[in-house]
Formats: sequence, structure tokens, C-alpha cells
Amino acid sequence: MSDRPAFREVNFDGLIGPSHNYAGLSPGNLAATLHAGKIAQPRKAALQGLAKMRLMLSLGLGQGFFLPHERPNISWLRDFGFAGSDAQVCAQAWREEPLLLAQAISASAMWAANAATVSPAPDTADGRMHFTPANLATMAHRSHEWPQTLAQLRRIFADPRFFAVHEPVPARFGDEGAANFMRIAAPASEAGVEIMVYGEPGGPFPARQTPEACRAIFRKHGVADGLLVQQSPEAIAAGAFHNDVVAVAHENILLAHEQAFADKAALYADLTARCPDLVILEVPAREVSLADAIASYLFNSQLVTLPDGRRALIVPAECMETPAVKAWIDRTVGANGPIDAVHVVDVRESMHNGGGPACLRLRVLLSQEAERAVHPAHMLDERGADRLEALIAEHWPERIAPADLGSPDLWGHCAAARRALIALLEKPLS
Ligand code: SUG
Repeated sequence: MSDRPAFREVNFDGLIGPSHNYAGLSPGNLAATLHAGKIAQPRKAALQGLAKMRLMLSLGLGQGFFLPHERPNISWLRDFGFAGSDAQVCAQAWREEPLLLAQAISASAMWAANAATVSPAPDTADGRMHFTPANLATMAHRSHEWPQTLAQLRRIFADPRFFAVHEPVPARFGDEGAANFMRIAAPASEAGVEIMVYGEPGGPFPARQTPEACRAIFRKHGVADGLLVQQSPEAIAAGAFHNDVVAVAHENILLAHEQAFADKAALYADLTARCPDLVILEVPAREVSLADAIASYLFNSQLVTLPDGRRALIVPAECMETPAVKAWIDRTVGANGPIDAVHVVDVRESMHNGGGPACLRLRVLLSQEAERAVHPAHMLDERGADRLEALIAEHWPERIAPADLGSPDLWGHCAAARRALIALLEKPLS
């Protein structure tokens, strides 16, 4: 008998790609808008992301990873009529429509919480885990992620006995994946209630998740108990472009800002009826304002159960630098509440584009058998992390300034880095 529980959550993080930059492509994402035009440090960014993955491994948690996408996305640029060799396509795009080139080279696939919505096996009619890649249709630079995401999901979760990978929802109906998904199940291996959070348009910033997409996903995944919840318009207007900027759920815990949902009373009542052990950790606006929640990304922490059953919150460093948030953490963590420990991670390069610890990961709840069916090249251990780290140090650019996006050198570096990564993965990583 193994002492590992029958199911465990494996976080698949997006490896931060060599073209990470600050192009300010996401209106409504305040950090990304604020940092538009700044110099980015892709090598540092990728190492920060990897250090977070190593922390998870050191805590005894399962960790996998997705590859950065091919950037610039030449085939997407060709769809706009740019022609010739790959370098000619990029050069023409940069000359004639530099915004399109910036959109084609974005490293935004790093935010794996937006890769797909995942319904774990205990929740679905056929007992398999279901994935739907997000169409990310609202933002041009993210709308071309899904074909490469779909391909990776099909490669990593290929075994049809355990996994079903669907096509995305039609692009007319925006879907941003697990960033707008929560699940309450106690224990996690039991059937749970899946919650999808949509936004209503009409505010100052785009509402990226449509209710039609949420319902389509529940239907296609065969989810027995799916709940649709509206995000509060104040939260979107304050810069919460995804629900995971103002709420996170894990097992029987819902950690949410007081202003996260349009009708919190209805949600809390629905959840309490389904899960008698539910613990709602609501953070009142008078203790942490929406502005501080969004600046610190408190709710974009990873809430995890350690192998010994204790719960830990993996928070971005910005939380400890935001006095009201630090005070809330100091008061709450370890104080007879459901969260026993806090760990701080530095993912500042991603944070400056509005991507915190939880944005960088996709949660995948796997039975032992299903975990054995996952493509081994995408599972991480310490030795694999060492090898990735060496590769990043050699191939990822140190800095990218806005004008560099048009540089053939950068395009060449990105292609070389990708070739090296793929070659590395062809041999077992560890
Ligand atoms: O979609 N930022 C991403 C951040 C995604 C965060 N993910 C979650 N909350 N789960 C976005 O807005 C900025 C890219 C730029 O401006 O260059 C960007 O795409």
C-alpha cells in the first residue's frame, strides 16, 4: 500500500517563455497597463517561475509544466497576409502593423490558469477528467494561444481511459479557462460542486468570461453539479479581470473578497447547502480594499494541502509589502483557522503583467493511475528543474525593451530557445 492519497493535485505551470515582455496588451489588467513599455527580463522571469515550481516540489506537491508557445506565432501572422520567409513575415508585420507583431510574440501562454477549464474525474458523468482549452477570444494577443494549448493537452493527457480533451468553445463566446473556475469538494476526491464565474459587459473594462461558455463547458464535461455565478461589476471595474484575482477555492475552503461576487449571499447559501463543512474565509473590504487585493494579488495565492494534511497559502511577495494584506495574513494564518502556513514567492516579472502565483498554474487532480498516464516529459522533479534552469540561463534573453520586439535577433533567439527546449524534452528530463 502506498501512503499517497488516492488522488492528488498536480499543478502544471506555464514555463515562462523567452519573449516575455511588457507591451500593455490587456486593457482592464492594471498591472499590465502600468508596466507597458518597461524593460522586461525574460531570463529572470523564467527562473522566478521555476523557483516557484521548486518550492512546490520541496513541499512534497506534484508539479508539471507546459512549454512556452512558438513565438512569434508565424502561422497566425500569415493569416493576415504577411508572406515570405519567417523573418520576412515578421519584418513586414513589424513595419506595417507593429501591434500585430507584439500580439504574435506575446509570452502570455505562461499563465496556465487560462490554458483550459479542467473538470476532475469525480465530478463528471463518465468518470474521466475533462479539459476544454480556453478560446481567450477577448484579447487579440491571447486569442491565438488555444491551438498550441490544445496540442499540448492532447500530448500530455493522451490516454482516453482517463482524459477527454475537447475543442474550445466557439470564439464568439469568450472563455478564459480555470481562472474563472472554482471547485468545492471535501475531500477533493469526492464529487464536488464546480463553480464558473462570468462577467456582464457594460463596465469600463471588458468582461472576458461569458455565461454561454460556462454552460457549454459544464455540458461538454458532463458535470453533475455546476454552478454559474456572476462576478461583481465593481471587481471588474477595479481591475479584477479574472475571478482568481478576487477569490480562490480549495477542498472545503472558499477564500474570497467581500466584493468578489454580484450576489454573494446566494452563492454562500448554495455552497453551504451542498457542503456542510464549508469554511468561507471572506475578507472584508474595510480590512483589505479591492485596490489592495488587486495590487497585492492576495487571492491569486495557491491554496494547497501538504502531504501531512496541513494547508498552506503560497502568496506573492507583494502581499507582504501591502500593509493591510500583511496584517490580514498575520491575523489569519495559523490562528485556529483552516490555513496553517504561508510561503512567499517572488514572481515579480509575471506580476508586472498581472500574473500571480495562481495565474501561472493549472490545477489537475489526478488519481494514481491517471498520474501514471501523464506524459512523463511534462512532470517535474529536482533534476529536471536543474536541467531546465541551465537551459534558461543559456537561451533566454536577459532583457527585452519595446523596440526589441521588432528585432530579427530576438525572433532568432526565441526560435533557438524553443529548439533547445524541445531537444531537451526528447530525452528524459531526469
Ligand atoms: O490575460 N496579462 C494576462 C495576465 C493573465 C493572468 N491570469 C490569471 N488571472 N489567471 C492577461 O491579462 C499582459 C501581456 C502584455 O500586456 O504584454 C497579459 O496578457
